Amino acid sequence: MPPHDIPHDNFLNESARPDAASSNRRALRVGIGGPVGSGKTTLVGSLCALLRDSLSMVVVTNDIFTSEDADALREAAVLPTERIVAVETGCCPHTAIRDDIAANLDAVEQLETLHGDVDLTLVESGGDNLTAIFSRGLVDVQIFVLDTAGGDDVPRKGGPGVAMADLLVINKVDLAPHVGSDVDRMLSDARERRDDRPVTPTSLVDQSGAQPVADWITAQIATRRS
Ligand SMILES: Nc1nc2c(ncn2[C@@H]2O[C@H](COP(=O)(O)OP(=O)(O)OP(=O)(O)O)[C@@H](O)[C@H]2O)c(=O)[nH]1
Ligand SMILES: [Mg+2]
Repeated sequence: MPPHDIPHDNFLNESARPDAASSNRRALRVGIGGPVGSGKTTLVGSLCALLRDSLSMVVVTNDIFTSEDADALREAAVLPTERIVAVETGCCPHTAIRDDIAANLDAVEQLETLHGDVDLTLVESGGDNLTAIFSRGLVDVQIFVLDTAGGDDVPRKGGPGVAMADLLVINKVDLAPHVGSDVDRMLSDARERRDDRPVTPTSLVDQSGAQPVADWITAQIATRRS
């Protein structure tokens, strides 16, 4: 296990926990979920590149048996190594973000305590199915990432991620013509299931493709602070 990764039983001393209630500067905690391969890690990397000069950021990744996503982000040097931590869930991804959040919450709190000035904490879930959603005890807001290559009927199928996530991202729009997916249909099906909650199409071939998501996060932080 790399030196900055956190085993399940490594809990913070209670006295070291930040007193969130006493500070309106607590980091915004953003969960990023969605099916396997939809582009979650790519989105995390792009968000770090776009926001790291204006915000103090840390990242927690979840993989079942490895620290693959954290390793990839460290290798890409999207943030200093010590700001990226992998949680090896050893169980279904949704269990670790919804049912038993202790390992993830521990990782988040350790990072925020260590760096002190954190504005934004990103928590990437392991890839899962349409039922996966984060506990509100772990994150403040959540983003669900679908992609055009997963089939353009997925938004119509709904589920809590599609319907309830604070932001729905429909990624890999650059691939839509090659896989026969209709992006407009995906967007309208998604909007039908989401009332007024936002949906944004992205292509993350280039980091700038994540700008609409970065803008949404910046607005969330501004709203919280005001
Ligand atoms: N063409 C294209 N490829 C993309 C885009 N976004 C991500 N990819 C590629 O899709 C693959 C999967 O991306 P990841 O970011 O690893 O996906 P993930 O959701 O983190 O995957 P898991 O963590 O394994 O569930 C990689 O090869 C990315 O380079 C995109 O917008 N367009
Ligand atoms: Mg990933």
